[in-house]
Amino acid sequence: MGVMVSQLFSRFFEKKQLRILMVGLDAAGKATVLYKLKLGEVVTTIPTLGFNVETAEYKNISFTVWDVGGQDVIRPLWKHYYQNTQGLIFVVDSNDPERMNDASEELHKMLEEDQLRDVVLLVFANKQDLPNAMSVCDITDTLGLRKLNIPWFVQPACATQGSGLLEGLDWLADRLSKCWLAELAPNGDVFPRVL
Ligand code: G3D
Ligand code: MG
Repeated sequence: MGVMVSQLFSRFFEKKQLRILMVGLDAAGKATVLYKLKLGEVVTTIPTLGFNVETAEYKNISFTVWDVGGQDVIRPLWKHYYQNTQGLIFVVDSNDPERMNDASEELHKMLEEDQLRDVVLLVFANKQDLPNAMSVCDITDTLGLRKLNIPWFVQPACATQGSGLLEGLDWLADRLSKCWLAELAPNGDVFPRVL
């Protein structure tokens, strides 16, 4: 799948370094997503006590992953990873409605960060295979996504089976390419490169 992920992004990011953060509450399925994408070696680092970060690099794409939630003391340390982030993937356990409000709170706190102001947000509504999984619509409401003024999308997924993952990344790649082009041609000029 690593090759496919690379292909998704390579149509416009051949040279550009692309940084994607993937976060969510513990047990949402982030590690499962990361391993399923087969991006190569996953490196786990513990820069400071209690803050466990996983990174995987594939060509010019880097994925950085950590748990959010209930750790206000270490929150300031996350800032280190925000710089140059173009894509934010927020993974939720659809089958855990009790923690969906917590997830929402964490997401919005992160999106208040100045460095994530222009980020493109993909939500993986993970664990859709489980019988009590919340629907995409209910998750959208609970996460309060409609009031955001950044591009966002909720992709139903089952990380253990790998379903929905490439579809979600395809959306992300597409949106990022549009943002990137807009950045290059802010006055609406036609950009000479054909995608
Ligand atoms: P995290 O990295 O966000 O903390 P993990 O989450 O990837 O470690 O996943 C937590 C648990 O959820 C794991 O189970 C994992 O197998 C399971 N999981 C992840 N994605 C799915 C999914 O789509 N469907 C189902 N049914 N389970 C999923 P264990 O038992 O290893 O703790
Ligand atoms: Mg975990």
